[in-house]
Amino acid sequence: LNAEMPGREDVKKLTPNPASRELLQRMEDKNIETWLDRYEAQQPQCGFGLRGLCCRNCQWGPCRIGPKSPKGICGKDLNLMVMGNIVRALAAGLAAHGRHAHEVYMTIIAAAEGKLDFPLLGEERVWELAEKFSIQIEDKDLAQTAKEVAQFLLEDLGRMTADPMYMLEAYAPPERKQLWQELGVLPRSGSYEMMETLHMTTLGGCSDWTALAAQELRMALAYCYSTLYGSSMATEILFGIPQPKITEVNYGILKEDHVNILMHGHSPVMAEKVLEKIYSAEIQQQAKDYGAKGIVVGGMCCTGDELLCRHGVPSVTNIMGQELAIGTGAVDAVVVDMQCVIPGLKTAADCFGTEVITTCDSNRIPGAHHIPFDPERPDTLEQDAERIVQLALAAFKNRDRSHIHIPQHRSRAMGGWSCEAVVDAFGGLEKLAQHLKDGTIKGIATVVGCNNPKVPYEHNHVTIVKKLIENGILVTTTGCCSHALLNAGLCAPEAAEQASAGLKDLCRQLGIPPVLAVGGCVDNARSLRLFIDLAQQAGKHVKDMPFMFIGPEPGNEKTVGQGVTFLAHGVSNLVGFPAPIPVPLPTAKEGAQSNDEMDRGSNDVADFFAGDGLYEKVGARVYTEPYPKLAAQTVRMHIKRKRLGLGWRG
Ligand code: MSK
Repeated sequence: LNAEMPGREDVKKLTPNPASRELLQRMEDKNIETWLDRYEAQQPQCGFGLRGLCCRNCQWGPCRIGPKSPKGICGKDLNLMVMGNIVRALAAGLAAHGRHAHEVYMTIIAAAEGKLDFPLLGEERVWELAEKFSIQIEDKDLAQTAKEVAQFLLEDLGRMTADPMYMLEAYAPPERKQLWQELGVLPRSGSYEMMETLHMTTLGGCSDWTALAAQELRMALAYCYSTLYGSSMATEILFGIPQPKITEVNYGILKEDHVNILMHGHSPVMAEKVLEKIYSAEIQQQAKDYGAKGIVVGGMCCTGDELLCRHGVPSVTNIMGQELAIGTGAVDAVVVDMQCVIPGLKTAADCFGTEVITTCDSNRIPGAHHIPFDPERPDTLEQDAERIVQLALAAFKNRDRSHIHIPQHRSRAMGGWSCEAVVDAFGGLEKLAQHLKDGTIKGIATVVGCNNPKVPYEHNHVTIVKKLIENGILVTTTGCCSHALLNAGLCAPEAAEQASAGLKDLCRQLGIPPVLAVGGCVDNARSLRLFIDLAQQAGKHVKDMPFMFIGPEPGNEKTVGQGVTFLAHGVSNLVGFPAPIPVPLPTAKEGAQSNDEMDRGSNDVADFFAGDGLYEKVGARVYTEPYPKLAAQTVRMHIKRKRLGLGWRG
C-alpha cells in the first residue's frame, strides 16, 4: 500500500489548483513546514495500521494481526479487529457531528428565549418541522415553536430509551423504516449509539463481528437523523434556507491592501456574528482608518461552505489548504470554530504573524487567542465577536508586508444549493425526475469528503467529477471536495460546457452548473433528501435509482458515517484511497510467512461490504477504486446498471 502513495513531486505535479502548486513551492522554498513535510517524515506508514489490522482499544495491546499472530492477546481475530476499528471510527465521527448539532440546537433555544440576537431567518423550516413532529402550534409564535422544535432535535441527540427518533420518523422513506425494523437496526439516539459502540468494542465486549456490522448501520442512522438532518435544518432555522448566488473563489480573492480574515471549521454560529460585525459601517470605517481599502472575508472547510451558501462569502480552500492560505502572508486572522483545524495551522501562522482565534472550547490551540462561544452562556457574544474583529484589524496594522504573495487565481462559482433551491432550479421534482428518466441526466452522484495526503491533493476529486459530468451525471458536493471543485471552476454555470450534450444543454438553458455545491459536511443531508424525494417522485425505491455516493479522498472519521448513511438508504458507495473498509483481496497463500503475503488474506468484513452480504440486506455495496479515471468508469457502470434495471433508456 505504501508503494501506491504519491511522493512530493507527484503531489506538486498532479494537484490541479495552480494556486496550491504555487503555495506548496513557496512554503518549501521558505522552509516552512506543511502537511507534505510531515507526511514524508511518516513514510513508510505502518502496514498493519493501513489495513485496520492493529488494535489498541485496551492496555493488553497494542496487538496486530499477521501470519504469525492471527489473533490479538484477547483472542480477537482479523474480522473482529477490522470491523471494531471501523465502527469506532464512525462513533468518533458521530461525536463530532453531534457536538456541532448540540451547539446549533442550543443556539436556537437561546435565540428563541431572546438571550441571543439571532432573528430565526428560516421560518418555513420551523413550521415544516413543527408539522412533521406534530407539535401543537395554536397560540404559539415563531420563537416558541422554534424552541420546541430544537427540544425535539435535542431529544433525538440524547434519548436513552427505545422510542422512535423524531427526525427518522419524519424523513426516512417508509420502505426503509420497515427494512431497518426487520434488520433490528433502528437507533435510539446519537448519544446512545455512540455509548453502545464504545461499550461493544471495549475489552471483553462483543465477539461477533456481524453484530458490530449491524451496530455500524444502527449508528449510521443515528448519525444521519440526529446530526446531519438535524444540524443542516437547524442551521437553516437560524440563518435561512440558502438560495443560489454567484461569487468568486480561490486564494486570489485575498487582497494585499485589505484586511483579510478567514473563517474556518464547521459550526457557523460565531462566524455569522463576526460577519455581521464586519459588515457594519463602523468596522468598515475603522478598517479604512487603519489604512486598509476594505475587509475581505474568506471561507475555509465547512464554515466556509456555510458562509458561501448563505452570503456568497468567497471560499478559499479546504483542510489541506489551511497552511497554504497562511503561506500567502496576507491573512491577518483566522477564526476557527470546531473540527478539521489542524495543529500545523498555528506553526504556519507564527511564521507569518497571523492571529489565530479559537471560538470553541473543544478546539483549543496553545498560543491562540481563545474567545469561546457557548449558547448556554450567551451574554458576551456581541462583545466577543467585536473583539475578534478588533484583533484582525490590529493584525493588519502590524502586518509585515515583505512576505505577501497571493497567487492570482480566482474562479467564478455558484453556491447556495439547498435542497429546495436544486428542485426549484429544475422547475420542480417532477421535471427533474423526468430528466433522469429520459436520460438527459443519466444519474446523480454526490461526491464529497476530505482530502488525504495519500493521494495527490484534490486530484481525484477533480478528475472523477470531470469524467462524471462528461458522461451526463449531475453532481452534488459538500465539504473539502466542494472546495476542490469550486476552485477548479466546476461549480460555475460555464462548466456546463464540459458536460455531456444533454446535461450541457439543460444546464445552459437553466443557467446552472453541472456541479452543485450544497454546503458543508452536515449538508450531505440535502443530497440524501434530494435522492429520497426524487425516488418517491419516480415511484421507485432509492436503492433502485441511478444514484451513487463517492468519497474519493477519505480522511476524517466523519466520512465513515457519511458513506454508511447512504449505504443504509440503499445508495452504493465508491470509495477512493485509503478505503476505511478494506479492499477484498485474493485468498491467503498457504503458509504465508510475511506481512505482504498476509495482505492477500481473506477478509469477511470486506466481503460483506463489497460483496453480497450488505447488498442483500440494504441493496447497496461499497466499491473501492483508488485510480480516479477507473473510479469514474465504475460509477458510470453502476449508474448504467441501475438505469437498465429501471428500464430507463440511455
Ligand atoms: S471539513 S470532515 S476534512 S470534508 Fe467538513 Fe473537510 Fe472532511 Fe473536515
